[in-house]
Amino acid sequence: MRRMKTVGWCLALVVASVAIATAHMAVQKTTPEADAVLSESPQQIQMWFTQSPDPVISRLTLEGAGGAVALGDTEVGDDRSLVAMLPSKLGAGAYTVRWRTAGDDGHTQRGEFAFTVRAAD
Ligand SMILES: [Cu+2]
Repeated sequence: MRRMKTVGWCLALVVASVAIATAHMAVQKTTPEADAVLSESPQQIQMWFTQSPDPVISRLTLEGAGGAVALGDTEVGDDRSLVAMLPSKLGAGAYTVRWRTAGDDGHTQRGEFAFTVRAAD
């Protein structure tokens, strides 16, 4: 119950005060970059955060036009990153990475970003 309440408060704070700086964990960068158009399949998906991701709750998933795409296990790097290998090459098309993690304050955060693999010339 206590955890539920804390998460609720966290969400309320984010919604109510976007302009107020918090100690909330944030995404620093990703590879592929958000909205990137790639000429070939990436070998892995990696995201860097402003705090160390909690390995228990952190998860990266990938979706393409045909549905979920297999990804290796989500690993936590020592550089505050999450990384998941792509076991096979992605075909041309649009993909969405969905992520879930938590930082120092333990509050679960989720988001997504997209990238495109261009058809070979
Ligand atoms: Cu928080």
